[in-house]
Amino acid sequence: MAFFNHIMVVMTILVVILLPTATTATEYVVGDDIGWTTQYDYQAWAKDKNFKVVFNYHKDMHNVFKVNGTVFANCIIPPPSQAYTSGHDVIELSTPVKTWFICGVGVHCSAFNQKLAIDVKA
Ligand SMILES: [Cu+2]
Repeated sequence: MAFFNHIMVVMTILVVILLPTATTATEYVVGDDIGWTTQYDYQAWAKDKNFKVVFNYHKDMHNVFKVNGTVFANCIIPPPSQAYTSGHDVIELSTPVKTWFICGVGVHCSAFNQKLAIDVKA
């Protein structure tokens, strides 16, 4: 019985770890058809792989600013000229870097938590 309890605990932990990863990660096959092997230029392979985030919103109600961590934490609204305002903004993320986004309309960031931090791992 103790054996089965142990299995259940392990399975529960695995589900907790694997589920969020499986549902949120962008998946690339390393080396494409070649796979993971010797005598292959993985730096060249990785160079053109980009992560993108897409912000969909009503452009009369929101906008998007890509900001630094301090601005993110304090919801300081940058100059309007730096805003993404299309309502469908596709923003490329470089790797590895932490990227922060906020909405710059009214108190959406400070009072309503309309902010996003993404940690892009290499
Ligand atoms: Cu907003």
